Amino acid sequence: MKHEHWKLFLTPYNQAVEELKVKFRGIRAQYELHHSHSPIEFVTGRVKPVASILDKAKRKGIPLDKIEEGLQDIAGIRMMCQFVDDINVVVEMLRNRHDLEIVEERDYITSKKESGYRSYHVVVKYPVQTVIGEKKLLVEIQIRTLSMNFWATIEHSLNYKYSGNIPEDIKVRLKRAAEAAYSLDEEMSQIKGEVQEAQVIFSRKTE
Ligand code: 0O2
Repeated sequence: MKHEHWKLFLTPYNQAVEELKVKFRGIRAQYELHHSHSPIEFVTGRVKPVASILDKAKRKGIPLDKIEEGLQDIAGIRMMCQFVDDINVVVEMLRNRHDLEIVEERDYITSKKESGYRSYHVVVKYPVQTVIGEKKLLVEIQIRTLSMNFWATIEHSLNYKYSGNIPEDIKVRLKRAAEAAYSLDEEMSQIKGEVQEAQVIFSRKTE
């Protein structure tokens, strides 16, 4: 595919990512207005770079004319939460929305990946209005705590550095770090009430 073709193909994915970022950031803003704890701490989004699309399609044996259905994360949104419980609130919120349709849910929190990776993935179909009509696209939404995100970000960079072959001793350390991140989430959940009260007081003071 030529550069212009990729650009044309990826434009609606960009649109989907931009729209969803606005929508989910808006939810956080509403919670702030109501001085209540937001289950969403921050939202990021990206369209997968062409080189990564090509790599993943090759790795998974998906022909290029089938990537629309075969690659579920060409458009990706990440929602970071303070507490593990917030993840359930966000997932429930997604299930109740009428502007998207859930296709699949993958719970890597109850069953973490071999690497130590934890996150909740929801694959949705999201309609984008294009000049040639409506196009429903797959978007992968990853929901995770700040601590899960910290771990995943570090592990992702190491994977990049070692081209997917992280040395065994570092893998062991990463697994230990994943356990530590898990303990941090557990501890924070236990003092959740205290933390939330402090945050509400703080948000009133800064008005
Ligand atoms: P990027 O750079 O984040 O876009 P597969 O890739 O075959 O494992 P699949 O079928 O695409 O999996 O589904 P999955 O596992 O639900 O989603 C893959 C995405 O989840 C990855 O995208 C990562 O964003 C994240 N992820 C999954 N496993 C790990 C892990 O062990 N470590 C980290 N850091 N992230 C993980 P990409 O395409 O790998 O990359």
